[in-house]
Amino acid sequence: MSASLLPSLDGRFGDGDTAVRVAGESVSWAQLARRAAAVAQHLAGMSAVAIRATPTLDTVVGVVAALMAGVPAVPMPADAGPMEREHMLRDSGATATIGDTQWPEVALPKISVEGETDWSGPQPAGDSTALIMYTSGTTGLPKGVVLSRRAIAADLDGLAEAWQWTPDDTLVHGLPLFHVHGLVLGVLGALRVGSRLIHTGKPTPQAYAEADGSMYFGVPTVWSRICAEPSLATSLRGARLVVSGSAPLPVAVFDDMTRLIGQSPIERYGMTETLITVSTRADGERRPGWVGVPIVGVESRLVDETGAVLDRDGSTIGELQIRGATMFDEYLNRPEATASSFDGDWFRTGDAAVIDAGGFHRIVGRQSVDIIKTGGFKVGAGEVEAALLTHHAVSEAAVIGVSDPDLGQRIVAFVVCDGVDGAVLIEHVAALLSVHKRPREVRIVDVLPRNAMGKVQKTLLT
Ligand code: MLC
Ligand code: AMP
Repeated sequence: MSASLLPSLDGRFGDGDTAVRVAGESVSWAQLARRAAAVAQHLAGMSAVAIRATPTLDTVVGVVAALMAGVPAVPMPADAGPMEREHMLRDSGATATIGDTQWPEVALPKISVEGETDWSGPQPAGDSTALIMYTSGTTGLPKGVVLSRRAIAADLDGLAEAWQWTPDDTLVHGLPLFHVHGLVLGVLGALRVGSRLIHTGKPTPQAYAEADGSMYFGVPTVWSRICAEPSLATSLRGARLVVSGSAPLPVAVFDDMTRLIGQSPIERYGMTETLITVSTRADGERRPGWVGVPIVGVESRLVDETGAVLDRDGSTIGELQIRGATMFDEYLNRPEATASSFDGDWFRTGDAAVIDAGGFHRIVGRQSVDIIKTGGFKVGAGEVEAALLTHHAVSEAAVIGVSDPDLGQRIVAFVVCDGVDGAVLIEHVAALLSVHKRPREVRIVDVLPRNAMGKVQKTLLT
């Protein structure tokens, strides 16, 4: 099926006994291909299929089936609440669902993951859509990022080159299967390279310590939790590479990893829209606080507010812009948002960065206070504020990210409300959206600080 995208499933690397293990359930590549084929035969011709992306082998089978059938897969957070899933299902145009979807309001047909066959359809074109992945913006509902097979292939090949990732590797991680990190790198990467994959179900220190892999992926929160248990961290000493991404890795965690695991981590930077574009290399320097150089096929530049290109002197801060083979096609149904996110063929990342004379990148921060990174998840303040405002007792809400030693940032909501407890509002958001989008703290205030235009001044919220 996927001569180009997932060669392990075409038998390129043999049958691969127990090649893929997810939460304790193992299959060979041949079995995975046959299981996916049994699902794919029911998908052919659909406009898109939504997959409730639990950390299970069924999710992997569902995504592979969609790729096999050439149908865009829409991976949805397993715990997405009604507000989030209604939007994703409607916006994506999904005509069926896969997975354990006990979603009362959803009338779409369910495709069950069962059986094995040798079905195969025509090879999908390289520029066809592989995935529609939802990502939060500063305001409004999450946008569907349309990713082609070609962009995914280019990204995985660039990373394989940078990390010397080969069929001799065993990749271990337990990251969610509804984002680029866990799904594109963490599943499709292994299936493209032909390395073994152990998905631990959850990214717990214990599970990582027991897995015996050669490459480990984690977000900074995962790495800091592993380092907090030194006896488990030292179990990773046999690894070839330990890789951190999705959020800034604190220098103290970089140093703890170096000391306990016996090697400095690879840091890599990316976005759902651009995929992973910048990384330190297996054969190169690893510098705490810096994320390395562009992978093959990617270019970067820094610009100021006027669009002028800035020097690469290691200290001048500008907006990081990216172009190249790994780029998404568009935000689904959002032509204005797509157009405004590009300057020509350069994608505006919204991240502030510096680049040194050797081409090394350091991410300094986000340009918008309304984008929060919590535990490696991107959360738009506007989406959480909108969820809070659906509670009848809430009249005003402002959400910010506050620095947090475990999560990087934690979501804090400031609300003007009448007769309701903060804990109730936290549960309210957790029930409407994904659980990770809930505020960790609610501060009830009499008024929100506003400027003369009536806009909330978030920098004054403490
Ligand atoms: C808590 N729980 C609740 C709840 N509060 N359940 C229902 N209602 C509530 N109000 C439950 C949760 O479901 C979960 O259950 C448990 O409590 C713990 O939840 P948590 O406290 O929210 O999780 P936490 O421990 O904080 O998670 C940390 C983490 C997670 C690191 C494991 O943040 C994570 O998986 N991060 C990875 C994010 C990621 O992959 N990002 C990549 C984006 S792509 P249970 O049973 O589930 O434990 C990208 C591009 C790139 O950025 O560069 O990679
Ligand atoms: P997402 O939209 O979930 O893909 O998140 C992308 C954002 O995560 C980027 O715009 C960055 O702000 C952040 N990010 C990803 N990797 C790193 C990293 N290694 N260091 C700092 N920030 C990162």
